[in-house]
Amino acid sequence: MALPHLHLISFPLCPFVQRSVILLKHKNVPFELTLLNPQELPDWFLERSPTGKVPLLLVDQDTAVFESAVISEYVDDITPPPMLPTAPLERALERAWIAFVSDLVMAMHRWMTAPTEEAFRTAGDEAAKGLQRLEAQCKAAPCFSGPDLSLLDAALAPVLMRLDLLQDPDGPWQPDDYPLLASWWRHVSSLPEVKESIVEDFRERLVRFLNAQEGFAGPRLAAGLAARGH
Ligand SMILES: N[C@@H](CCC(=O)N[C@@H](CS)C(=O)NCC(=O)O)C(=O)O
Repeated sequence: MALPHLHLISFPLCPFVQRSVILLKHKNVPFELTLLNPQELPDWFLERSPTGKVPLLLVDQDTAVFESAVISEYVDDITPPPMLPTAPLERALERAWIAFVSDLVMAMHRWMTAPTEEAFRTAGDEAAKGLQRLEAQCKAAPCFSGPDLSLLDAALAPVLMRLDLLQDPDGPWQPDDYPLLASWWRHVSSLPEVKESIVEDFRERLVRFLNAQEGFAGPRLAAGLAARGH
């Protein structure tokens, strides 16, 4: 069956879009990618996107699918063999943990943009709690649920990519505290679909984004990232 034309709308640093990119690359699905500047959203995007958020997937340029978890399942559905488990309970658990990781993305975002030291520590603690839960849940290898990449791996990889880049002495990601997640990340970060899921100048853009944040966290994390160089 011929695949529809898939056009993914993104912001250059969005961890939710990165899930879709990992999946599309993993499944070798051709797609078009448009990067928008979140500060200057064009009218066509605001008209098409019910939430104003990315990812937005335009299918045959006509139908707009939104919400990253839904986009992932749609892409998985149209590109057999399926990555989402077929047994109802396993499907439910995969979806539940993907939702859990979405909350972790938000805690990480609050941590990266915290205006005060107190907010930085609070968000960092929330993210650390999420990581502890995931560490306890990480029972397979080398991927999260077994030998093969899953939708959950694709959802979690963008979080670890950022936390690993932004290592901070007081931050939530201290690899020695999470041996299973650290080993998971060593494997997943070596996969081409993960390496190629970000823009070329990701690091420089991340530094610019952090420096543009007012208050405590952004400039601190940007300085650490810049100091560690390439
Ligand atoms: N629940 C959404 C969250 C997507 C999301 O928050 N995307 C951010 C960029 S990383 C966004 O578009 N933010 C713009 C806004 O909140 O207005 C999903 O999983 O797709």
